Amino acid sequence: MKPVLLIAPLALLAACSPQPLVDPAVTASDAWCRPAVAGARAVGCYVTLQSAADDRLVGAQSPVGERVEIHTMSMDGGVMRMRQLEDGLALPAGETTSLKPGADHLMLIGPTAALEEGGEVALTLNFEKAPPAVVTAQIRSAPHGMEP
Ligand SMILES: [Cu+2]
Repeated sequence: MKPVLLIAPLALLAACSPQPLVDPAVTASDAWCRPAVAGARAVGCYVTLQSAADDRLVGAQSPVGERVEIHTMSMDGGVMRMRQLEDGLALPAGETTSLKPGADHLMLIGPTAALEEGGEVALTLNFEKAPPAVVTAQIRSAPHGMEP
């Protein structure tokens, strides 16, 4: 009888829960930020995200910036422009989403100090479902031809 008793409560739990069986969790890797001189208005930061479940990157913070915005780049009359993604960025389950130069990126607004190559920037990423991810971004220059 024991196996039956064990299975019944689990089955009930699954039937009552609208949640998917995958725990919302986002893995963040390869985080980096561009260098910035003291008094720079903004600097780009990049990270690779992979989510187990459908989720959204909805915000970010850093102790060395006034605020962090989520931006995207798009062509507008032959000119590359960036704009803020007010609703964040979709992270489809199982897919790798790369925030990179020339594409979606994080914009650290108002760096509070110079960001020197070789240093590090702490970033906290907030998601709709998954718990926040704290990452350490390396400060390094972008490869040539990948501005901004
Ligand atoms: Cu930007």
